[in-house]
Amino acid sequence: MRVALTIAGSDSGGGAGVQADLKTFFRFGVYGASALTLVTAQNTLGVQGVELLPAAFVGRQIQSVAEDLPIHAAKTGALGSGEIVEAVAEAVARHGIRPLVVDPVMVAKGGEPLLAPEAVQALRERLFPLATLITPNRLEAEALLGRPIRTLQEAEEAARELLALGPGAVLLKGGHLEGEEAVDLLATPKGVLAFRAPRIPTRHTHGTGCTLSAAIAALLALGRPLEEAVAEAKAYLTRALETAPGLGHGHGPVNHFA
Ligand code: PXL
Repeated sequence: MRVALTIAGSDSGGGAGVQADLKTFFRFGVYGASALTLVTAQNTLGVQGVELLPAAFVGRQIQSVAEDLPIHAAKTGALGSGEIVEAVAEAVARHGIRPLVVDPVMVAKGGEPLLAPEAVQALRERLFPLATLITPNRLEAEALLGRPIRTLQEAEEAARELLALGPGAVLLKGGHLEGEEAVDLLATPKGVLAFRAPRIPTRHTHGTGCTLSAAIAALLALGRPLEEAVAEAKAYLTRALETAPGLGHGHGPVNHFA
């Protein structure tokens, strides 16, 4: 059995974070382990509270998993603070955990912060160089580069610039860009590839980023090449959005069973 590890926050509502990751790993037939970074009190209407775990204890969880289980791939989600970013980078490096997908989560759907602003630099300097793939959305890429991204052309330049920060590849997600299609750009040292999918008109988009990065991590754990993993994960997310169960009174979850 293949094993994937998620290093991320808990969403009590079950649509995002560690809960989305574990459901997605299960969907791909991959055994899921988890190291929690923070815990949210949350539902589809928003985040009512956030508590960070001590950074050393985040590292301790990763160590416990790594000393016992074969980790075939890992992903990171919400990391909360610069200290947690440091602890995660340290543990990932020490235990040689890879491939590693880094989803640079910064805010929850309603805008509540899930990463301290001063932790963005730690993410760039400490974690990105260890990443096989980083998966920023447009807003995260703007925060990482400190400038707006408005057009596909600017997105392509941004993807190349993020690649220069040291990750093996960059998936710049187009869900937040204008246009009828959701165009994701995959930048690797070989060049930039565009992945196009129809934009699904739905308000049930809670946890889409977590679900996509978890699906990519699961497929990498199964040994798929990166480009194939990205294409298959994106097709899964499109189906998961199309068949969202409509749970809750706000931005509901996607269908992780898709
Ligand atoms: O989708 C980003 C995200 C990641 N992790 C946790 C979250 C969210 C969004 O709400 O709650 C714990």
